[in-house]
Amino acid sequence: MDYLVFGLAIAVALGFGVGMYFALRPESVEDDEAIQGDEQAAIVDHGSGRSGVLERFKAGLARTSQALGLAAVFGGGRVDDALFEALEEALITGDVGVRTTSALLAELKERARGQDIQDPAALKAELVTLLSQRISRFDSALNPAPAQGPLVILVVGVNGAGKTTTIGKLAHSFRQQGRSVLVAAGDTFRAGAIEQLAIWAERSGAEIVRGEEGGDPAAVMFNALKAAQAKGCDVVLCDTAGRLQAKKPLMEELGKVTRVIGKACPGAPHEVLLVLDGTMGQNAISQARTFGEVTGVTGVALTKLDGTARGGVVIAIMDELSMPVKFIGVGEGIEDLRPFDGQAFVEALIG
Ligand SMILES: Nc1nc2c(ncn2[C@@H]2O[C@H](COP(=O)(O)OP(=O)(O)OP(=O)(O)O)[C@@H](O)[C@H]2O)c(=O)[nH]1
Ligand SMILES: [Mg+2]
Repeated sequence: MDYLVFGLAIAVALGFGVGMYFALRPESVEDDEAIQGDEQAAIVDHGSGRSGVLERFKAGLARTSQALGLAAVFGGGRVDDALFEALEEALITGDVGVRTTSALLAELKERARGQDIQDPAALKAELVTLLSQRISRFDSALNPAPAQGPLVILVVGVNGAGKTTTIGKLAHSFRQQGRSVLVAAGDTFRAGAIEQLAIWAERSGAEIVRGEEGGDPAAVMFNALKAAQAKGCDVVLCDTAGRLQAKKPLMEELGKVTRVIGKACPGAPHEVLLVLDGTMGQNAISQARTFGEVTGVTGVALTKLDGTARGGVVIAIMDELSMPVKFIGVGEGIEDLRPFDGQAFVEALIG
C-alpha cells in the first residue's frame, strides 16, 4: 500500500486522543454536559481499531441511516413482496439511485430465492454483502506519490461544496503523519478566499503560496509548485475557486490550471479530488459527471454527511459513475474527514 495511504490509515487507527472527541462532536455537542468521566473516556476510546472506524462512520451517517428506515423494513417477521417494495422505496428516497437500486433488488431477490431466505435479518446481511461488493470494486486509497517531487492534489468543485475546508483537514492529516505540506491559494476570485485558506494553513502547520486577489490562478499554481520543489515539500494541496459546472469559460480555466500544474511538475496533478456537497443528493451526480469530463477527476470527497439524510448518494457516485469516493466529511472541525472505508460505510448505513 502506498505510504501516504498507509499513514492515513494509521492516523485513523490511532484516533488522536482528544482529536477524536472533536471528531465525534456532531453528537457530543447536543448533550455536552452529559459527557463526563467514563462516558468521555468511552468516546475517546471509540477512536481505536476497526470498531472505532465503524463507530465514527455511524456517528457521521446517523441521519442518513435513520432516514433510510431499514430497521423498520427488515423488522417484520418474513421476507415477502411487501418487504422488497419497502426496501426499493427506502433506497430510492435515500438517494442510492434508481439504476443501482434496481440492480440491487434484482440480485437480492435472486439470492433470496436461490438460498430460500425466509428471515429478514438474513436478507439484510445479504444486502450488506451485495452493497459492499459493489462499492469495493473501487480503490478508495489516494493515488501514490511520485518517486520524486511532491504529491500534488488539485481540489475542484462548485461554490461552497467544502473545498477549502477539505484542504485544511487534509493538510492537518498529512501533517499528523509528519509530511510537509504546502497549500496553493488558487481561488483568486472570491473575496476572502485567500485569507480563509491562510487560516487553515496556520491551523494545520502548512506553508502557503498566494497571489493577488483577481490574479491568474494558473500562475499561483505554477509558483506554488516551484516553491514546493525548491523546498522539498511532500504534498501540495491546490485550492481552486468554486465554479458552476454549466459555466463553460470557468470550466476551461480549470483545464488551463491543470495543464500548467503538469508543466511545472510533470505527471502532476496526481490526484484531482472533486469535492461534492453531500446534501445535494442527485444534483451531486450531474456535477460529478461534468467535472469528470473536464478535469479527469480521480476521486471524490463527499462533504457534510453529518448534516444530511442523503448519504446514499455515495453509492450512486461509485456505482453509477465509477468514481471512487476517497473521503467523507462529517463536520466542520479539522478532524472531521474520514478516509472512505466501503465496508464500514455500508455497515453504518444499513445498521
Ligand atoms: N457540517 C459540515 N460542514 C462542512 C463540511 N465541509 C465543509 N463544511 C462547511 O461548508 C461551508 C463551505 O465550505 P468551504 O470549504 O468554504 O467551501 P468551498 O468549496 O471552498 O467554497 P468556495 O470557495 O466559496 O467555492 C463552510 O461553512 C464549511 O464549514 C462538512 O463535512 N460538514
Ligand atoms: Mg474555497
